[in-house]
Amino acid sequence: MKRLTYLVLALIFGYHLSFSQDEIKQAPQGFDVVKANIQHGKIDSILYKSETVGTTRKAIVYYPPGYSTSNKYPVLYLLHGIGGDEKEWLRHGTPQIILDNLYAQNKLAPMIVVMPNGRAMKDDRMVGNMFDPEKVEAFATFEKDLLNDLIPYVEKNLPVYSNRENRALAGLSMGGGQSLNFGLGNLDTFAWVGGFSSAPNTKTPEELMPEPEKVKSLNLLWISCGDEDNLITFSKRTHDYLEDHDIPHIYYVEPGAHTFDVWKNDLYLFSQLIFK
Ligand code: FER
Repeated sequence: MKRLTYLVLALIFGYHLSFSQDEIKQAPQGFDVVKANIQHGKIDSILYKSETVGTTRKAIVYYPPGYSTSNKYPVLYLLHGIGGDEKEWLRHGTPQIILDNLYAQNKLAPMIVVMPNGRAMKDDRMVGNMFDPEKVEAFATFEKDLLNDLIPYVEKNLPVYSNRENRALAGLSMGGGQSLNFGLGNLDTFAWVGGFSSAPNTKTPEELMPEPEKVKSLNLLWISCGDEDNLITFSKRTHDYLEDHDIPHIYYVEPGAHTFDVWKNDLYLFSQLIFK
């Protein structure tokens, strides 16, 4: 009898795991290739005054095809990695191509994407040693810049909604750690949170979620990583804690290493799930 119970439990558990993983399909070939004869979004930049850093800071903005200031949009804040800056996603991730193609297939909610510089210090350029403790610390300081400077600027100056349901936060590696740290630490500000291949800056699960039940207020908690990425331990331990506490989330392990192939796929998948 005991054996039968174990078998049934194993089946249910196994099914559950494979179900959440199987539900998600990799981006199809061509998802990141420019297509003619479709509408394209626009890339621009904004400058905002940061009380946190004491400088004027730059962020890149992607406006969706058909963008109009007479509409209002939700906002995805999309964060870069340790060696990047506000242009990293554009340089290596071609989010504008991926998102244009998704819009052409009617697969995305209209949204504005803001790509800030997540290294909140006076000289935020990526020069010298990217692991310099002062630079790494600036990735933590960015929480204040984001909440107190950038988001208020965006909500004052762009045609956007300003409630948690209309704010998403996601990023790759250091930006993934930032997204989990700031997203889970500010559940009243964000309703959609994604960590792609999150780095060692990710807080421990106990620090991230001291009151796990509250995390259920998120509309989406997405955690993904390449199966050949040594940093997967940080995603896995977060996922394990969530599962132990029965907190709904997506844990998606995909083929690949610590590279933009993985993060482009993540953006393709994550962007289709938000603001819906
Ligand atoms: C580390 C290894 C990787 C680390 C950060 C990273 C702060 C970040 C990688 C990335 O953003 O791609 O030990 O410590």
